[in-house]
Amino acid sequence: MTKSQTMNTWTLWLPGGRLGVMYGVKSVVIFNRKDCWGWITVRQEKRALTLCEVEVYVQEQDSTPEPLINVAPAGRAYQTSTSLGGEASRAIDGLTFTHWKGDSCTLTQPGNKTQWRVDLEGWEVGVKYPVERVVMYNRADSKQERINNTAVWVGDFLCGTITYKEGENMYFVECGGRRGSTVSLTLDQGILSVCEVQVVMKSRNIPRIPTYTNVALGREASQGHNSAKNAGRAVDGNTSGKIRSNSCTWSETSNSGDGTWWRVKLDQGTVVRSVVIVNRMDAFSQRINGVQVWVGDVERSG
Ligand SMILES: [Ca+2]
Repeated sequence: MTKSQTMNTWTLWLPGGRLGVMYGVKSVVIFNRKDCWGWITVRQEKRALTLCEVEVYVQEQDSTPEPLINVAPAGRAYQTSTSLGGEASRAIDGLTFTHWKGDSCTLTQPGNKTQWRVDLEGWEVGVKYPVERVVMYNRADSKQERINNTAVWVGDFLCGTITYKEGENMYFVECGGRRGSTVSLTLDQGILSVCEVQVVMKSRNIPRIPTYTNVALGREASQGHNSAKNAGRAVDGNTSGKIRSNSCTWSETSNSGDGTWWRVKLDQGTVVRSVVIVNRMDAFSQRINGVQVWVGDVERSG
């Protein structure tokens, strides 16, 4: 069991409680100070709180709930923009500090269709996870209301939408075991800032993740209509979606109207399971529309 004490509030987390494990609590016994001049309260905002012991009793069959696991930390996180160093990965760093100075909360710039997303381990090869719920830790120091109307998705399934509640730092959104490779948060308009996102599933349902290799990494790459010769940036191992990372390619506009292309050379006979393209997320994201992906000996000029 873990416990924390903040301003006049004493909280006891039962095993797995932070992942949403529920216990059938039959009774709570509180031993007060015998020299007590304090007050016995679970939550007391204006007076001191002192407790000598708290015992929580459950029936035998309720004491061993099914183990749950948070699979988010093994994934990769993205967001539509970043402000003041609030990188997307902060929401899956395993740290649940809810104050900005803890360097563990994300922050986007204001905008429309703001999104934060985690791609779960193995998503590149189609691994899907049955997600029971998503647990979100909101900021507790400032601007807490920003979380209002945040939608929570597993793939393209909407688990639910957050309604901000004053004083509430944790939000549990049930997904009912819906299977998906990604979990995302979206806001139609505003700033997304969250300190931790936990993707919770039953331990016995953890999918098998096959061994796979990115065979494009560091291989010879080329593209048409390109004066900058930066085709290799798409196979440099850096998955940043920002052009300033110097890790995204671009080509000149085709004046002839016959389109353009990018290509990576693989060993002959390579069996390809899937192709993953990391798009720009800072601007011009719509350029990806209509892109065709080919595997095989498709000849292109240039
Ligand atoms: Ca965090």
